[in-house]
Amino acid sequence: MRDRIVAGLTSIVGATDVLVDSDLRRTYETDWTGRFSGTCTAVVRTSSTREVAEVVRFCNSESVDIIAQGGNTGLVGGGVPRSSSDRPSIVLSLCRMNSIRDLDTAAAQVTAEAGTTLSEWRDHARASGLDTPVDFAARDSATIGGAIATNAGGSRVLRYGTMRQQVLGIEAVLGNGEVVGSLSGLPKETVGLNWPSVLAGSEGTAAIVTSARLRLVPRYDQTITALVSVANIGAAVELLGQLRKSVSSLDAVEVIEPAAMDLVAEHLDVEQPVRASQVGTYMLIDCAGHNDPSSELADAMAAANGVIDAAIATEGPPRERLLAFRDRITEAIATRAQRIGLPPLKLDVAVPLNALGQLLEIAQQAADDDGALLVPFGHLAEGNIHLNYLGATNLDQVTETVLTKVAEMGGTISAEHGIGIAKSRWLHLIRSPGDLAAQRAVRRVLDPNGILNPGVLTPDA
Ligand code: 2HG
Ligand code: ZN
Repeated sequence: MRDRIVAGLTSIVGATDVLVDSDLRRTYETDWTGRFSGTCTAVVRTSSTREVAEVVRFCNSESVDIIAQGGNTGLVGGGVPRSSSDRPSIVLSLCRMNSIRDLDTAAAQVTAEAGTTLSEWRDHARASGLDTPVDFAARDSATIGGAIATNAGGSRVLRYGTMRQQVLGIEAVLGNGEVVGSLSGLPKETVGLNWPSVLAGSEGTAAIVTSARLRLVPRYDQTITALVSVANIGAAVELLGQLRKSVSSLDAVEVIEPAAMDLVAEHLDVEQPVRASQVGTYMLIDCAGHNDPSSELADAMAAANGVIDAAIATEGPPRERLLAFRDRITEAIATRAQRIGLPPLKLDVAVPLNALGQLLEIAQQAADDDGALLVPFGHLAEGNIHLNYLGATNLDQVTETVLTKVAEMGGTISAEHGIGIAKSRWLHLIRSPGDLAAQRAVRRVLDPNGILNPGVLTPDA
């Protein structure tokens, strides 16, 4: 069976792009955090949509599961093989498919293949005086296909929305090998189901995204970043309100809780740039405009209560130094996790802004009960907090406690990382049985034999 699968795949993509050796497969079989891993028959690296379609048709006829993978930066186990699977599976790596074409400045659009990294997308846009609306710390490895599959968000969501809002056209391969979608990118078109909407957030189930027509945004050369300490999370939310009201250049408003600030400062071996006494929390505010945003930012900060201290930088290395306090938290957590010898438990959740304080208290209680260190940070503007637990041992208990409360608060159990296999057991907290049945039915139509990322997203009936 194994030989037959390998021979079939080799006849489609060639021997050098079918990796069967366990040493070569390893980095594709374990996720970035080291929490999720499994074994696959082979890693298959495709270089065109035609090859993807042929691979899918072959796997469909042989009942081989397909785990599509981009940069393998996912955090919920959705992009690596399942250890529990009893069917043969392949990892379909789209990283070879990274060409970018047809940039149209008048339409502010570009077409990128699924394996294009967020950095490549951004560099390409910037070379034409434009910019990309989605950005996050994993930009050098994370790919367009993965970002669409998880409906990734990142820091610019308050200005431009999530990945879903950036996809004007899509090309994807269904579970039977059929190629669907269009890359014309017409902003106005009403001709039935909209594939970008169907597939954004579908996590490699239902179809494999091969290319997308993506929105671009203006490139602003006047930037300002502020790292601000405030008295408590309520003061942070109040300042967010001021910023939204009066700062037209607002790009990102992030939150860094003291435990995250301490960890990243230690990791980077630098002093914290703002006064820390009595600090409740920290905010990272990023503005970008065609005109200098300094005075509108200063006015908004002066109008808010509870601001303790601020460090401000306009561009170059001083600004990079401030941004690093937010960008490098995940890396700081990974380093500490490695030292402890336990992967971090990552709960990406969002709640209404007025529930943030309560969420942090409950999350802290769950950490204390388990003897774990809680490191919270995230995207304040969307009420999206990344609750990272270091040294946690009762993972299910912590997850159950936090996600149940999040659901009771009217929040979501996944804001931007997806459900993967990490959270599918808890999807019922925020989706009704009828809703889940409908989602399963849609999946069955698009992927009749259930070969695309089984076990991910919707739990089995
Ligand atoms: C971020 O906002 C990413 O930096 C990663 O979503 C979050 O490591 C995490 O928990
Ligand atoms: Zn995030």
